Parts: sequence; structure tokens; C-alpha cells
Amino acid sequence: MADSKDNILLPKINGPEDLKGLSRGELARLAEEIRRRIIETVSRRGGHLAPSLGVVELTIALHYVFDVPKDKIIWDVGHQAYAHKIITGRNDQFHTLRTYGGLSGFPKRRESPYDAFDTGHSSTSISAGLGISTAKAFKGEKSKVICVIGDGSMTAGMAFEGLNQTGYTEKDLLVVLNDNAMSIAPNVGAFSSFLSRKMAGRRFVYFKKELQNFLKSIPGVGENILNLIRKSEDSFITFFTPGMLFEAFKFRYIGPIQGHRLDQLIETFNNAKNLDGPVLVHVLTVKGKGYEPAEKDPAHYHGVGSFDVSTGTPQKSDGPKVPTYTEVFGKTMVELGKRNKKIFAITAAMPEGTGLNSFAEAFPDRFVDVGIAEQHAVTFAAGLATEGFRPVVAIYSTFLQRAYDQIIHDVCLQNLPVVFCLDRGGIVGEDGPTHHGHFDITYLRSLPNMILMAPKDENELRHMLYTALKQSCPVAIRYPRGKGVGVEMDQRFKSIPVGEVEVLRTGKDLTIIALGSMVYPSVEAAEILEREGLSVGVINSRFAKPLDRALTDYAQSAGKVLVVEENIRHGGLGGAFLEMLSDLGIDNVRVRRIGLPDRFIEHGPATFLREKYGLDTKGIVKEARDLCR
Ligand SMILES: Cc1ncc(C[n+]2csc(CCOP(=O)(O)OP(=O)(O)O)c2C)c(N)n1
Repeated sequence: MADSKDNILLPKINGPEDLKGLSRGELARLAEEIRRRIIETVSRRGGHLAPSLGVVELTIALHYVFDVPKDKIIWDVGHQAYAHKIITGRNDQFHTLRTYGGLSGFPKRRESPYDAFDTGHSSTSISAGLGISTAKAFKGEKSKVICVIGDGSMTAGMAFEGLNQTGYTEKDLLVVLNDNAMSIAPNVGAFSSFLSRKMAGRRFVYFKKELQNFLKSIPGVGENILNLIRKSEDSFITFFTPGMLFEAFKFRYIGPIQGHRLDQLIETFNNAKNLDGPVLVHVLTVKGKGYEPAEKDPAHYHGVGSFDVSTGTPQKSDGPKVPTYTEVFGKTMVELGKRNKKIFAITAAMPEGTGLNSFAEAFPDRFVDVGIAEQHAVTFAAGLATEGFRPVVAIYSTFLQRAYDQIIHDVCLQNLPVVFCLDRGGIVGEDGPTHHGHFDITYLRSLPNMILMAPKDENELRHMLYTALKQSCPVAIRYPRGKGVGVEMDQRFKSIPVGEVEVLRTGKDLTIIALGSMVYPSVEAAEILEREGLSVGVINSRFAKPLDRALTDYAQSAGKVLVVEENIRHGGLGGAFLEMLSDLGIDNVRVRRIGLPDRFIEHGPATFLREKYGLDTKGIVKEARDLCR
């Protein structure tokens, strides 16, 4: 593959207006140049490769036909917006993608006037688009609002809530359904099997036959209708398949059209542009288009780290092979699933990301992928629990935010034994503020009946999962993204007494209470401080709820306490500890808290961000010295 130096057209594109004078042939060439730029950049910076490669022609066609930023494009999830960034004047900065201070991997209104709405979590585009369209109508502005949403993101209830209201209000809205038959993994659900390409298969043939028989059975009229329909196989498909579904929502349906054919895309959007009211254009694309390894394995190339462009193989990471928390969770689930046939594993469209793929292979009838439907996943689990099953819901910390009411209303209120496993707790790195998982301690700690824990290492994660499945109430375990600590793994499971801390070191001058990922850095900090003459104790809190009363004894004996957690300070473990002191009338302890500040955390390498916010050994040492001065 030629590299970006061979790009001729791209350097001349400083904004969408520069596309308008290009011929169709030049636009096709530009698509290749943009692909090259994306592949090269992502191979160095990591990012969402396959989703972005799949929409290069679609992005060019939209910018060619519409008048952005007057017209608004809302990219659902926003992980496919790299071509959009490149076209809208950010090609020069594209090499900074996902780096600290560089371009975000997602649309950001603060980054560019061409980014109409910030995204990162899925299925928000139709609601946001309808809001924008409603506002524009109110202000008397005439411009188009376009929502680009994938078939995976269409599995979420929120997308249907948006469709439902749009159809009802009959507001102007163009929804582009980017159908590549994939979520991260192959898409799931009845809706996805309704989309046309699937209907061309066996089920469609069966459906068609049934329909023919039915129509034939209607004397007189049936045969006439059938003849009309037979005229074109294409119209037969669109008449009876996805079109029907969207038309039921009062959308005008156009498609399916080939998403890598610029001529088809441009013609269709030119037509759609002149239609008022809700319109849905159904576009068929290939995820990973134009890069062979990504086309072959779109799930792997959905989101990647750096890789070698010629082979597609990941760049080797240094250091010893240490399993990730995700891998340890996945493996432990299989072990526990063997012992306990009541365990169900539930994911919201992330079988690989959560590590549940091995459970899915081992126990397919006890594994459920609900699609991108976190709210449904939680209430579905609650239903299973009422029937005596032991559901484990594995959802990234950031995405579980979406199911907050279901956790409260459907799980905690009924005190149901659902286990929540929150991967990516804390700072996640380059995906930035939409993906950091640093609110979970706060949002889960306040819920009655909930037990909330965080392991200090991958071995403790195993024991926590084992412990969680022995409880008869809701339990949440949050753990960080990436590799474990590299500790030895116990083969036998241990039950951890609920609410009991683990004392790792005792000290007279200061007690550090640490949670999860902050435990080992705290121990290292204590060792450094000891060499400086300070006697520092370290307690692995293990639980953020319930809190061990014994903590107050350790606190009082040292008189000074530093609480360290990879969560926002507000409402976190430190807050819980202060509440406990206050409730018990203890006022002879000085307390400091290390955690994240009350603002959204930017994107950048996780280690860099941890250092920036004092969430590492150095930061703990500094704060401890200060407190002991
Ligand atoms: C609420 C929420 N849950 C999960 C995710 C993780 N996620 C990011 S993209 C994606 C799949 C999206 O599929 P689709 O919309 O079809 O887009 P494609 O990647 O196939 O282009 C998922 C599950 C998310 N971003 N938001």
C-alpha cells in the first residue's frame, strides 16, 4: 500500500467546500487517500479503525451534498468520524489523534464547528438530531439535520424512542442507517435479522413463499397484487422488509443502497435533501472496507492499539506476559460457570471486550448478548434472579451509567442477587471523557442493599467474583482497564468477609486507605516514606460499601489518614470515610483525599493522566509528606 506522501488531493481539502468542485473520479481517488491517512494514523495511535474505514464514501457523499456546518451531521457513537475530521479542516492535525492535547477520537463541539454534537456512547443521535431540528424549526431556520447511526446502535431502546417521537411529530430529520451487519461483534436481535441482506437468505425465501401462498389464496385480487410485486425482486425486498418497519414509524424509507458507490450515495442524498419530514436512508457498508485484515476480522479491528500496516499484527508490548483483568474475569466466569449451573452471563454487545466470549463458547445457553441495551440487560438480569438464577452482568463502568434507574428500581429495590462486573473502572486513557469509568464508586455507593468492591489485583478479582456469587443481594465489582499486577494466582477460591478491610502494613504516623488500583501504588509510597523516617500503614479497603468500622480505629491510632481512589473525589470512598467519622462523632483525625477532581477528564495515555492527577506512587508520596508536615 502506498503511503500518505502519495496523497495528491487530500492536502488540498481544507473544508467540505473543497469537495464540491471535484469530479466523481476525483472523489473516488480522495476516498482512497483518506483511507490511507486513516490506516497510517491509527496504526500509530490506535483507535476505531474498521468503523471509520466503512464510512469513507458515505462521509464524502454527505459533505458533497449537504452544506455542513449549516446542515448538521450527528455521528452516532462518533467512533466512525475520522473521515469527517479529515475533510473538515483537521487533516493537518490528524496525526495527533487521541494523543494528549491532540484531536479527540470522537466528535467534540469544542474541537470544531463541524462537530454538531458530542458523542461516545451509542444511540443518542436521533434524539439529539430531533432536538436540533425542533430548535431550528422554532427559530425559523431552514437547514438539514442528518443522523448517521449504525445497525448495532439501532439495537438500543433510545434509538427507537427517537424514531418514535420523530415519526409522531413529523419533523424534518434524515436518518442514515449505516448497516454493516456488525455491532462490535456480529449484530444481534430480531431487528438486525429484519434488515434486508439477511432477508435475502433462507428466511427471506421462506417468508416470500408464505406470502405468495397467502396472496394466491385471496380470490381475484391476490394474484394481481402478486404480479405487481413480482415485477421487481428489489422492490419486493424493500416493500416487505426494513421499509415496512421504518414506515410504521412514519419515516419515508429509501434503500438499501450500496454504501461504497459514490454515485448511488450522491444521487440518493440529493433526492433525500428535497424531502420534508422524517426520512431514513438505508446504506449497506462493509466494516473495515479497503484494508484486508480489517475486512476479514472487523471485530478485532473495531478498536485497536498500534499495529504494523503491512501485516496488521499488533505492535509487541514490552514486559512480561501478564493477563488483563478482562481475561482473568472471563476465565474465572468459566470456572464458576462449571460449578454452578445457575450462573448466567450477560453482555450488552461486548462479548470480547468484557471477556465473556469464553463463557459464551463453554455455556452458550447461559450466555446472553442483548445488543447495545444496557438498561434492558440489567432488568433482564433482575428477571432471571427472581427465578433463582445467578446473573452476572458485565458492562463497562461508563456504559452502566445508562442503566442507573434499572439498577435502583429493578435490582436494588427488590434486593435481587445480580452481580455487576464493571470493567474499565477509573481512567481508561485515549478514548477520553466519554469512556473514563470514574463515577461508579459514587453512583453505586449510594444505593441501599448494594455491596461494592474493587480488587487490588487480578487474583483478588477472582476471589471477589466468587464471594459476590455467594451473596443474596446486589453486588458490584469494579476493576481497571488493562493488565493485572502480575501476581501469582490462587487456584482455590476464597470467600472474602463482606465489608472487612485487609491490613497490609501498620504505621504510627499515617494510615493510607486505598481502593482497587490504588493499593499497590500506596504500598510503594509507604515504603518510600518509611525510608524518609515516616511510619505509614496501608489498608486495602476492598469494599467501598459497606465500610469497615475498624477503619476508624486505624485512623485514630495514626491521627492522619490519606484516602486514595481512582474515582472522582465527590461521593467516593474518601467521602464515605468522612461520613463515617462524622456519623460516629470522631473529630480527632485529619483526612485528605486523593481522587479525580470535579470535572471531566481529558483524553491521553492512562499513565500520564494518572500522574497528572496524583494517582500514582509519586502523587501519593507528595500528598502524604504534605499531610505529615
Ligand atoms: C451505550 C454504549 N454501549 C456500548 C458502547 C460500545 N460500542 C461502541 S461502538 C459499538 C458497536 C456499534 O455498532 P454500530 O452502531 O453498528 O457501528 P459500527 O461500529 O458497526 O460501525 C459498541 C457496542 C457504546 N459506545 N455505548
